[in-house]
Amino acid sequence: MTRSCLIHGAPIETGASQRGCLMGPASLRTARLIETLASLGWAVEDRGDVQIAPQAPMAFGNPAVHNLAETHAWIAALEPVAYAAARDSDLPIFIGGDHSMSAGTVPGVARRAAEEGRPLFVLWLDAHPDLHTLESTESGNLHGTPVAYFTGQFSSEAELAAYPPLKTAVAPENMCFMGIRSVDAAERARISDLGMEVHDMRAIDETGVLVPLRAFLERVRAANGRLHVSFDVDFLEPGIAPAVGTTVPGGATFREAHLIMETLCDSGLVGSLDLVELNPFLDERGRTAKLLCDLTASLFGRRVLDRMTRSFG
Ligand code: 6HN
Ligand code: MN
Ligand code: MN
Ligand code: MN
Repeated sequence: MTRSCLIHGAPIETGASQRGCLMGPASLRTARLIETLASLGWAVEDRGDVQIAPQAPMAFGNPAVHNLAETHAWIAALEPVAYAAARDSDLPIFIGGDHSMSAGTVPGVARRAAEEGRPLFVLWLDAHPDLHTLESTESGNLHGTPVAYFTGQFSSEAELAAYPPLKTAVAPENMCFMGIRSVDAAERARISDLGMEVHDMRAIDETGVLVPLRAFLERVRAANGRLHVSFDVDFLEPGIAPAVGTTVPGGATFREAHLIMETLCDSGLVGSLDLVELNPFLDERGRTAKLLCDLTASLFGRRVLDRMTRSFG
């Protein structure tokens, strides 16, 4: 049976310090994301970009926090869109846009999972854990806050009121972070308090990507879970993916990233995907956008060889 993929753009850049993620959805379309997935046999429907109305400023006690009203509006706009996309298609993609958009997409998908009676698991492929609360963020860049929000980490009434009410939270123990190599002090404390599954770059160097990934996928399968993958461009080594404002050296290689996507495809467990933080203003002749399309194609079934009928032996 033909599988379906709804695509929604989220041209949000107010969560990042540098401008340009606004152009991310357009760049991925120009790199032929839709045509590529269609050529793999998927029924793809591009629903265009979600938009928000102009916002009056919203103040918050932590003076570093900025663009709170815009982030609030994006979360409110994206949650129902993600819920419906997860209900109405097999593997929706949310194309961003900075990572604050996942504060809307993940709760929406989680609401759909809850309706199916399944827990939502989230694979966070990123250099950063994005685990700041509005109180703890030092940069005030709200793309550093989605995971704390959708796992229900609120340290004050003011924080609880600042973002839209969280309809469906993700259990902290259902998170899996891979590729982490830049963690702030408050995030480090939160990771250990909550006992979250984190595979930093050192762990990946020690075991490779497959050992922790397969163990996590087994956990998802055993729980009859639904899996959401949130792919931040800075997960990748900056040399192969320059189009991101928060590059950190020592990222995933081309081969590691493809192996992850192919393994996720084989698992059959992925129910939704975010492609975030692509900043085309920083790209080199579209190479990062093209790489993201290739990686997505691997997740959607593109293969160099059919593993079952190998051409040797
Ligand atoms: N991202 N922890 C840093 C901050 O400003 O809070 C970096 C956040 C990066 C966010 O990569 O999506
Ligand atoms: Mn991120
Ligand atoms: Mn990041
Ligand atoms: Mn920070």
